[in-house]
Amino acid sequence: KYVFWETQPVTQFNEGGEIEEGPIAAPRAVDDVQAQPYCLPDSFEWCVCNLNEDAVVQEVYELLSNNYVEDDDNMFRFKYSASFLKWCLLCPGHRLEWLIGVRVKASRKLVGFISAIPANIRVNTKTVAMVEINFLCVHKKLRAKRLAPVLIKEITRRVNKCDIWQAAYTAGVLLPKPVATCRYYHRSLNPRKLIDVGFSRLAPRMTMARTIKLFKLPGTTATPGLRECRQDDTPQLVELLNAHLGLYKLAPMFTPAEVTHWFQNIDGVINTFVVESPDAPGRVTDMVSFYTLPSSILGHPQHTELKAAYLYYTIALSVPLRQLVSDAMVLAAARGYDVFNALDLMQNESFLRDLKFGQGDGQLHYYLFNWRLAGGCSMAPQDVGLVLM
Ligand code: YNC
Ligand code: MG
Repeated sequence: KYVFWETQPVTQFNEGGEIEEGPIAAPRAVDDVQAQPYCLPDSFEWCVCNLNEDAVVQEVYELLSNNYVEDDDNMFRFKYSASFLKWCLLCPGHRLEWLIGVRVKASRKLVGFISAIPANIRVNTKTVAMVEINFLCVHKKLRAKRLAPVLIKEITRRVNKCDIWQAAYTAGVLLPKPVATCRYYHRSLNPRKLIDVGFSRLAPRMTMARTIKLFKLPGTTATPGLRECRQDDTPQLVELLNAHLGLYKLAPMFTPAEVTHWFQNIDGVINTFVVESPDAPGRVTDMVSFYTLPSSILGHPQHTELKAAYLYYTIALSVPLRQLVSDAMVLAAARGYDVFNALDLMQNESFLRDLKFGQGDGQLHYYLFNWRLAGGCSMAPQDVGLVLM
C-alpha cells in the first residue's frame, strides 16, 4: 500500500475507462499555494544548496556518493561527479530554491537532498511547462522515517509557487503509476574489469581471451565528418532535435539556450558529436551524445570505480543509428570507459543486439506528476523520447 502516493495527484494503479488526458488535480492559483515551508522533525532544517559554491557542491557530492542509488545486490552505487551535478542542476532557467537540502541543525551536516530543473515536455499533442525531479536522497541512517514525502511535498510547493504544476521523474522503484517502463542495456568496453568486479560474468563455454576479442572495437570511427559539437552548431541542432523528438509521445522541447547547455563537451561529464556533411561543409546532419556517470564498486580489493558512459540523445539521418552509436562506443573506449549503457527507448532497439549490448537487471520507470494519459494508460519504451540523468 502506498500511504503517501495514494494522496498525490498521480495516476493510480486501479484507474481506467474514459478518463481524459491532462492534469489530475483541479487548477489552482499561485497565491493559494501555502507560503510556509513544510515542517521537518525538530532537529532538522531546510537549506538552499547553492551549487555555485564549491564547498556546497562538495557536500551534495558526498551525500550522494555515500547514500544514493545502489543496484539490487548492493555491489555498485552511482557516483555523480561534482562537475556533473553543476552541469545538470545549474542549467538554463535553474532556480537555487529548487536545490533543496536538509541539514541537521546542531552539526549543519547535509543529510537530505532533492532537485528540480525546468523543462518543456510534450506529452502526445500537449507541451507542458514542467520540472524534472532528480537526486532525491536521504542519508542511510535516516531511512524509513517518512522524510522523503516531506522533501517531495516541499519541492512541489516551491515549484507550484512558480506556477508550475507538472513534473517528470524516473525511478527504479515501482510507484503509482509508470507512464512507461524501460530497461537498461550494457555493452562491455573493458570486459576483463567488468568480470573481475562482478558486473558481468564469463558466458558459458567462453574464455577470457575470446570474450575480450568478442567485445574488441575498431580503433577509429566509421562516420566521415564526425566531430565534437561546437556552440555554433546550436541553431542546426535545435531544428534537428525538435523535429526528431516529434516522433515520440513523451519528449522534451529544447530552447536554443538549452541545446547549447545540454549538448556540449565537458570532459568526464557530457560528450556530444555531430556529423558535418562531407558534401556540404557546415551542414550538420546527425548527432550522438553520452554522459558520464561512474559507479563506486563497493568492497572490492582492487577496483574502486566503474567508468560508465550513458547514451543520451541521438539523431541519425544520413547514417544508420547503429553506426553512430558504434562510433560513440569507439570514442568512449578510447577515453577509458569500462561500459557503455543505453535504455531501450526511442529507436535504440534497432542497434542493441548488433552492437552486443546485454540486458541489465532492474527497470527504469518513467513518471509524470499531476498528468494522466487518456484512460490512465501507459506507453511503450519506443514511445519515450526523454532521457533524464
Ligand atoms: C522514490 N525513488 O514509496 P508510500 S529517484 C518517489 N521516488 O511512499 P521514507 C519514493 N517516492 O509508498 P526512505 C521513492 N522511494 O508510503 C521511496 N519513495 O506512498 C516513497 N534511497 O518515505 C515510498 N533515490 O522517507 C514511500 O523512505 C515513501 O527513508 C517512504 O527515503 C526514500 O530522485 C529515499 O533511490 C529514496 O535516499 C529518499 O530511500 C531513500 O527510504 C534514498 O520513509 C537511495 O517514499 C537513493 C534513491 C531516488 C532516486 C529520484 C526521483 C524522485 C522523484 C520524487 C517524486 C517527485 C514528484 C514530483 C514533485 C514536483 C511536483 C511539481 C510540480
Ligand atoms: Mg526517511
